[in-house]
This record gives sequence, C-alpha cells and structure tokens, in this order.
Amino acid sequence: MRNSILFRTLLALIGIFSIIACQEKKVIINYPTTDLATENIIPIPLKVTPTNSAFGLDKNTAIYTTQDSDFEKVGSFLSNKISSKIDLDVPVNTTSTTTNKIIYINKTDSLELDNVEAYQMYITQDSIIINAKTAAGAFRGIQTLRQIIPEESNDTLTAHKMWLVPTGKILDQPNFEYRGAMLDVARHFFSVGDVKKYLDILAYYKFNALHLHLTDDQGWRIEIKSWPKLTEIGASTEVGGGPGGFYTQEDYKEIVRYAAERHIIIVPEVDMPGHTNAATVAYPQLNGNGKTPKVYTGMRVGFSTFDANKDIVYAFIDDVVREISAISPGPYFHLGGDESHVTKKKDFKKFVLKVSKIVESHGKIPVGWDEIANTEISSSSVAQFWSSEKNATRAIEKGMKLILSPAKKAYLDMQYDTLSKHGLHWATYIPVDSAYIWTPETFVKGLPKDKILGIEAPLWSETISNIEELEYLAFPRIIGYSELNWSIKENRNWENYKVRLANQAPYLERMNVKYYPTKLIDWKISKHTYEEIKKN
Ligand code: TNX
Repeated sequence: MRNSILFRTLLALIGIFSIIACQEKKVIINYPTTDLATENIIPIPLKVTPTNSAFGLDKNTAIYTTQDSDFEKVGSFLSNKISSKIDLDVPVNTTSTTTNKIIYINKTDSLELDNVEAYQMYITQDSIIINAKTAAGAFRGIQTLRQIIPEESNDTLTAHKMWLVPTGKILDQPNFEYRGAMLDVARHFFSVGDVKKYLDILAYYKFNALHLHLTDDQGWRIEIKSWPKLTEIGASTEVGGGPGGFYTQEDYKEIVRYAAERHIIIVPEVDMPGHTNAATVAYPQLNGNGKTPKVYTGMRVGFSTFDANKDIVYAFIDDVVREISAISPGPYFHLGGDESHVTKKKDFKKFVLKVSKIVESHGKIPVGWDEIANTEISSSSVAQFWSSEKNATRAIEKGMKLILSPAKKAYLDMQYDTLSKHGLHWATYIPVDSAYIWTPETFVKGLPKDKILGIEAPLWSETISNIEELEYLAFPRIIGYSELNWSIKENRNWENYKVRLANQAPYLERMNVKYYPTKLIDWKISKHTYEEIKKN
C-alpha cells in the first residue's frame, strides 16, 4: 500500500524530474552518515525510519505543491520559514530551470494513515516528498521538516552552502484531535501582536486550538456592537488597576485569520453566569439587584453572577453569542460555567441549559468548565475537566466528550517551584518534568480514550501582564503538552524528551522567547547566543 502511494507520487513527479534530468549531470556527493531517528523533533513522530544519508538543501532547491490554493499556501509558509531560519530563498512552484532538487507537498486521497492531519514524509538525496490528505496534514508535516533543517550549513561538500537534512521516512499522525492552549486576556489584556507570537510557536509544535478567555470580573475584551458599553466601560480595567483593553471585531477577525493560516482554530469564551462583574458594571440590569457594582481589579473569584431569571439576560447572551459566532469559524463556543459560587444551584442549571441552547442555535458546539456536567446540558456538549473528578465522572456518565486541563498537571499559571517569579500555586507546583510525566489517556478513571478530545493548557493571567511574563510561564512547559497531545504514549519518554527539549533553545532564542531556563534541562544554546553572552 505504502509502496503504491509512493509509486503514484513518483509518477506525478515525473514531469518535474524530467525537466531536472535534462539540466545538469548528476554530481555524486559523499554525504556524511546521518540518523533521522535521533533528530530533535517535538512532538515525536509516530514512526521514523532512517536511511542514513542526506538531502542537501541549497540554492538549487525548489518547493512544488499540488495545484490547490491551500497546499500552495503551505508551500509558501515553508519557504518563508526556511528563509527566516537559514536565509535561503527557496522558490515555490517555479518554472526556473536551475532547480535540481525538490521539496514536493502532495495532496493524496490514498494515504494509509486515516487521519485528517496525518502526513508522510519521504526524504531521499534528491527530494523530500510530503504526502497528506489535507492542507492541515501538510502543514503539520512542514513543521517537522522545519525542525530537521539544521541551523548551520555544511560548506565542504560543494562550492556552495548546503543544509543537510537526514534521509528516511516519517509516518505521523496526532494522538488527540484537539490540541489546545488557553490564554486569559481578561485578567490582563494581551495585544493582537502578543497573541500572534504565541500562535506562531503553538503552530511549530502542532497545536490546533487556541481558546481565548475573553471575559471575566476584571474586564470584557471583545467588542459587541449591539452592547457597546461592554467595551466602553467594561474593558477599561484589569487586575492591579492597569488600563485594560479589548479587541475590536476587526482585531479578533485578524487573530482568527492568522490562526487559520496556521491551521489553528480560535475557541472564544464568554465566562458566565459567574465571572461577570465587568459585564454588569457596564449593564447593571444583567445582575440580580440591578445596582451598579464596583469595578473589580483584585484576584478573588466566585462573587459575581448574571440573574438567571431575567429575560433580558438571555436576550443579551443571544446577541453576544451571535456576534462572536459570526466571526468565529471554529466549531466551538465556550460558555464558561466555572466557580459560580453565588448562583443558586437551580438557577445555575437553568442558566447553563438555556445558554447551551443559544450556543447551539448559532451553530456552535457548547463547551464549558467541568461544573456544567451537573446540568441537563446535551451530551454533544464538551466538558473541560479542570478540578473536579466527580464532575468529570458525571460528564463521562452523560456520554460527553472531555477536554483535559487538570490544574495539577496542565495549568500554565501554576508556579514551577517556590522560587518562581510569577504564577500561583493553589493546585500545586508544576516543575517541567511533572508537566510532562503523566498519562492523559488514563488520568480520569473510566474515561475511554475516544471520549478524550485532547489536552488544553490554560494560562490564567492574574500574575502576568506582558508577553515576557507569559513566556516565562508557558515555556517550556507547553512544549511538553504538545507531545502528550500529538504523540502516542508508547513513544513518550522523559529522558528522551529532555534531550530534544534542550535542543529547542536555538529556536526559542531565535523567536525571542523568554523561556524559564529550568535546571532540569541541559539547554543547548546556539552558537549565536553563546557569542552574545560572551560579549556582554
Ligand atoms: C481557577 S480554572 C479559575 C480561574 C482562575 C484560576 C487561577 C477555572 C475554570 N477557574 O478563574 O484564574 O483558577 O489559577
């Protein structure tokens, strides 16, 4: 089967190869021995078979893609990333005659891996072929390729520079379909530029969902045209009293577009009925007594609630969900539902059920924190397990799917240790090894694997107010979650991961990511960074 795919791909390529064959006599190069299986790829692929030679990426290399605009975009994305990593210009679908080596990004329906995001990569001395069913699969494949293109060229094999990519075969596909990160832009606001930077790195590690926690007691961060005071009034505060901020719908659309270019969906969250102080400061008629509450810039939770028994509340929510859903192409809408400590139980039940119906009426699948399992919400909704095993068990009994975000393992705002500069520790401390060493597949008793959508790592922002602080908490732990999400458990191993993680330092430094340099990892900083450190 695999051979027949390869054969057909090769047939499709004959045209390109025959042009190439006419151009230059083949020069025999003695490539050094390589080992594709020991490359520092994260997340580790399903299957890697090395063939111990090299593809010499150089000025005569070109990228070709199947004629499909989404595949062409993947080709251009790869070309841009190669250019920014090693300053080499690799044209896409060029008709130039100097090409003698190709990277071919090929759409195929007959892939043996039956997953929409699966890809195969065949690397030989002359070509790199990436086969995928979808542009998303091809996009995941080129992330792997980016990781195995070395930073340094080999300048001894030919008169020009060559970057040696180890040859062999990679078969790969995700372990979980939903591979998420969450950013709380409500406690502190993060700019569109900050979110884009985060998305860039998430894409490199094959994440496919970014959940934005858009509203909370301390601020409302998304423009709603039919209720303008939400941002006129509700966006002007944040934890600690800073200036806050919000996304216009145009800003939000730009985030959605940028994420989609990276095959990542945005999951918008409007947290309710609790966590709604900012909304009720803007529109006091939404709360129980109709009085305007004081703005809130502290860090407490569980003191605010919408009134579940007022029609205007549901009219308001219908407008909010409609406006946000119209600019959110992803399938999910997160309705919050956590820590509604001052909402009566029966009101909470009524509220979540009604709001879930509103979400469904706008064509979205409702997602909520694990508390929603205590309501009559439909089993096609998704529960996000963060704290209560009991709630998770209830969700399983109802037949709901789960997103796993256990605070003890997956909360990026938990401190690494007692010396951590930022973060909280109400759940526990999460050093880098502990974040990686657990098995999501068996973490919740009685949860069948096919009911796990995947892991999402939330980053709550009470204690962080800028991108550097965000990076300190997120990196490197989030890289470990990428592997728990993408790679099968048989392939995951801390000792092996630790070495691959150490080798992410040059990438993180190139991206100017201020990661937490934990002593648990023997970081391999790049030559360039080393020179910089020596200078200062
Ligand atoms: C709990 S997790 C919360 C958030 C806080 C977070 C801080 C969850 C659903 N609720 O409101 O920001 O802890 O770690």
